[in-house]
Amino acid sequence: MFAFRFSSVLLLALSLAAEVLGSPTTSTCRNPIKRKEWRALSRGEKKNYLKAVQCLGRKPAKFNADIPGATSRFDEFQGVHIQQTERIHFVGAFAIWHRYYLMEFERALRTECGWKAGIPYWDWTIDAESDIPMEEWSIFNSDDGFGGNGPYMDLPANSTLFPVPGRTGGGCVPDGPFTADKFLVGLGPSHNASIANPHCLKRDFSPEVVKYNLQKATWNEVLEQSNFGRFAKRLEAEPNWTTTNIHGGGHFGIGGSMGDMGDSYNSPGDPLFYQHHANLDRLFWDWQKISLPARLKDVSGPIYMFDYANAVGGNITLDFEINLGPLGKTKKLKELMDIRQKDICYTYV
Ligand SMILES: [Cu+2]
Repeated sequence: MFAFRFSSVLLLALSLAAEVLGSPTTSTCRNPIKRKEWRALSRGEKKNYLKAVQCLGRKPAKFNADIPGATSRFDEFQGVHIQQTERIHFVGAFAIWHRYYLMEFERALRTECGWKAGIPYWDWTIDAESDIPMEEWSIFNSDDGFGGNGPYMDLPANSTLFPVPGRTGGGCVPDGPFTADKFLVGLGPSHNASIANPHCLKRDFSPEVVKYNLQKATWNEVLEQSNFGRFAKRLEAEPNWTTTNIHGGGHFGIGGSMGDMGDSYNSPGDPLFYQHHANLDRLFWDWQKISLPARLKDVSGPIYMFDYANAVGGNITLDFEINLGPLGKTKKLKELMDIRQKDICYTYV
């Protein structure tokens, strides 16, 4: 009896001390969802993941009033990204909004389509630094990967599409699990989530863009930024080719000018969007881990797109609110900073 009382008093004292010190122990989750690198999955796991994505592409949309153009649950994610594109890129909240977006996509795969693990991430530095030609990278495998490049197509005359150097494709993905008979991109190229336009997934590889942008040296440069504002800005970089750009490098290296992945509004129409962004979120967490707990509280950067000089408005704070439309409730940024907390609970392995 005495021992019991003594230990409960001790436990109470310890948990009070932990709270005073701001220790995460009381709220840290015990069994985080593991997000593995694509290559670390077995062939069976890879196939199961791809099947889960196809499944989300077949599940009927639930939020027609909010995203009228969406046919499937997969489309709804694309639709929310379209609707919010101008609020979530080249702003302070970019990495945090995309963290939240991936969490909900992962939840949908797990709860609605039987996926058991976390979203696999794709460490493209491994491929970009290898001598293997891009078309042969394992992630684009037709058997247990995301399928490959579209056949080459000239840009249409008077095209206003972003001219991506070294583009080699542009047509429909011809192989793998996301060919038009198995999977359709529901929205785009319009920037209106009310316009349904089921079409084949298109890719337009640029090996040149990938090689230039997705090297470990750039990863390290982003990681070395001294505060969140600098980190966020370097992560997105300017949409031009004067600095290396790991966010844009993945989008334009795969989507080029004519592929879905290269369209800043519609890019989540390519299932590979989520592996690219999981890798960027891993980089965000790596950056946070360099100085925990300080970096769980460090946010800055503009509220408005490209407003790095705050000419239009101010900077974000921890109380700044973001939402996922019908796919997730409004959250303050401070609720999304620590991936170890109970209601987030995933880890990169
Ligand atoms: Cu985005």
